This record gives sequence, C-alpha cells and structure tokens, in this order.
Amino acid sequence: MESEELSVSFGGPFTACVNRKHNEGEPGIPYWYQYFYIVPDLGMVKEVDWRNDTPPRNTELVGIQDPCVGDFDEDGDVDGIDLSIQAGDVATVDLKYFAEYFGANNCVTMIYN
Ligand SMILES: [Ca+2]
Repeated sequence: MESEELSVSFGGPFTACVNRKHNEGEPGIPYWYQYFYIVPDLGMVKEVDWRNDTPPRNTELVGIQDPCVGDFDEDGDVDGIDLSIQAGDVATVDLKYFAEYFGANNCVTMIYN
C-alpha cells in the first residue's frame, strides 16, 4: 500500500496510507474511483470519490474529539460492523491499531466536511 504526505482541514501534514478502490464493473481497466487516506493511529483523514461527481467529491477530516482507530461507521464504537469494513478492504487501518481499539464503545465521532 502506498503512502502519501498530505494536510487536511483538521491539520497535518500526515503520512497517510492510500487505499484505492477499483471499479470492478470494468474488468481489465485500471480505473480507481475512490481513494481513502488512512493515517495510522488516527483513521481516515480524506476520501476522494469520482463515482458520481466530476470534479470528484472531496471529504476531509475537519475535527475530532476522542479518536478510536477503526470506528469506520462513526457510531462511537469499534465492533463487528467495523470489523466487516476492515475485512472488506474498503477502509482499513493497521491491524495492530484496529485490535487495540476493538471492543471500545466510548469513541467520539470524527467530523468531516
Ligand atoms: Ca463503529
């Protein structure tokens, strides 16, 4: 997985892992339509989505109160739903960080623009 240095509204610069989602509807065509920028020990700081918008929709982290790594659905816990997202390779973090927070239920929502 490649990494990239970036800053978002929340802060930075961060060294983020870039997780690209491939358009499986076009086999053989190297078309990536979503980029997730994941910062270890923090979570997703940016998403770029070309699926329905030109120019792409940019979502950036603008605030955070008490982060739990791996709370992908932003409902304040790291549970089985988050595990399924992690396992589905849609938005992932390093497993050692995910495991550290798995079971936490006192996370605070990450705030995006
Ligand atoms: Ca969750």
